[in-house]
Amino acid sequence: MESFKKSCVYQIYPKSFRDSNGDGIGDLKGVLEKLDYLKRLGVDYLWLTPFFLSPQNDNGYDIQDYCRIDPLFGTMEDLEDLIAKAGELGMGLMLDMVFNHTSTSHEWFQKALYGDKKFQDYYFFQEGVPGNPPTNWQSKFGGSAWEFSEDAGKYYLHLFDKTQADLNWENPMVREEIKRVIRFWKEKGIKGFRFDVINLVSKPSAWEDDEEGDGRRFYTDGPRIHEYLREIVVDTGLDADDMITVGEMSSTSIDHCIRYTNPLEKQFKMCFNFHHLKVDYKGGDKWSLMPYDFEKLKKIFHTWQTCMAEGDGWNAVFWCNHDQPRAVSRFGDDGKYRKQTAKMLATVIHGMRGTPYIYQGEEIGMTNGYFTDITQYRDVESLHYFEILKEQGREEEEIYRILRERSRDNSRTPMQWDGEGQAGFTSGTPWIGVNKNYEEINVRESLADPDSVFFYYQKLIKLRKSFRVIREGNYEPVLVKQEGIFAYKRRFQKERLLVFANFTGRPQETGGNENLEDWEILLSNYADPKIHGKKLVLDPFGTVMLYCC
Ligand code: TEU
Ligand code: CA
Repeated sequence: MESFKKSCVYQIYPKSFRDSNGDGIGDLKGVLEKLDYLKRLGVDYLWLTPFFLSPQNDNGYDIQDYCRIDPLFGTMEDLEDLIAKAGELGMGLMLDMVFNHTSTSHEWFQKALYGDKKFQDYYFFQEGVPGNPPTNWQSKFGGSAWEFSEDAGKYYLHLFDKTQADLNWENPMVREEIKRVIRFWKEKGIKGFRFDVINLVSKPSAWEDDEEGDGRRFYTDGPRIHEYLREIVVDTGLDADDMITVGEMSSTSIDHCIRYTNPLEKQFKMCFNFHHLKVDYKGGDKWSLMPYDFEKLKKIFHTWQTCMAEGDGWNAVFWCNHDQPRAVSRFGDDGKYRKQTAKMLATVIHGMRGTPYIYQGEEIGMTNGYFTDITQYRDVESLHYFEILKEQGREEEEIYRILRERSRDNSRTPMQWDGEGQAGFTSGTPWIGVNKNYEEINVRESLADPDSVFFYYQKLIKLRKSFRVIREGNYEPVLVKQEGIFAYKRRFQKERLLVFANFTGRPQETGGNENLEDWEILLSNYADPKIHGKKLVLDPFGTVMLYCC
């Protein structure tokens, strides 16, 4: 069996993880300091978000040089050290490859600006006059996706910030450059790669306005995407068994994700999709609030889990990352039932078919940052939308309410290591504020309590390694009609696994056709799960994982 199926990946946002030299910015040496902690949790891979040379307009997702380390984060030696020490502890490093776009400070773009035709072909430069962009497409961060450059006298395409210019994958030279970067890092001993918004790289052959939307339907899972990905993967040997690859797929479909990950296609080992994280977007708009739609969430998971298994595809399964608010704040209770919620959400994900991802701080139940003033925000997207929502005439109070729930900065506050000043993140002034609750929620506290969220995650990671049904079992939704309850069954040969989760703050009676007294309780977030024959009473945000063979 492929090793990634029994693995668990831990995502590190280096800037906010641990600062080793007191400049307020987390760094590679800081990660090195915490390897024993990560080993103790039991994870197999560490995915580090970009630390390459960058002007940091989008916190490193705007790359100026793919093969150099930004001095903010350390040196090449620090990275080599980290690869070696993590390797000794049995953990592989995964890098974040941002190949949809480069920073406009990248040498290629700079040459393009000053008229070098070869490099203009690396991007999408289009003739035009200011005020009349080639299409009406919108940037994901707000505003037009085209920027007019005075220097070049042309427009260029940017699906994200205007300092992130889209690369032209149609050009074989661009694809060769990308392969060179991958080979460079592979030779350094990197064990895996995450590919940023990779399903957006194949653009249509003609530029046309989108009368129905923001343009995404023209370039999402675009015309040559599968061909491109196979070429990159095969030519750089990323299809090898000991390499882990994950594609970040924006607004994708199940059929495409099956193709991206079915082994016969030789593309990726797994992919991320975000449909389950849009269930609180009113009318599909991230900036319109509504309570999350639990039934929809349930349906999305049930459908994806079932169909991916049928098509022999493989998903990365997760709640949190550096772009999402904290899951305990979003899908449960981050006050009285914070720990129960954290454990319940973890059980749902870690019992699923797929490779589970943990985002730093999730394993101690960290909550949203809940900033109250615009000066506290750092994220380019939040800062843009603060202005955009103001221009739409919304009240400041409402805008703050929206940012408090939706800002990506909610999950970018520093990792909470202990209850001392700046939560043990830095001895200086952190680049972004520490969450006010650090005295109560931190690693030191978690490690001192055998019943903590941390040790619960540790158990879940071990269970995946011990039970084939968790790794390889099929997936069957159960109790689909019961409101507030999420439940599923997994089967592998004679082994069976049942997961029940109560997404509400009140006790719920549940159960199915099985006599649960015959089953072994693998894990629960309450000391005494109440099982009587076929019936099970789940406490508020309660969960139980059962096994039978
Ligand atoms: O994010 C891709 C992406 O489309 C979103 O998750 C995005 O942050 C969200 O839609 C905004 O509402 C990836 C990275 O994870 C993100 O941090 C980068 O900003 C983005 O690509 C551009 O590289
Ligand atoms: Ca530092």
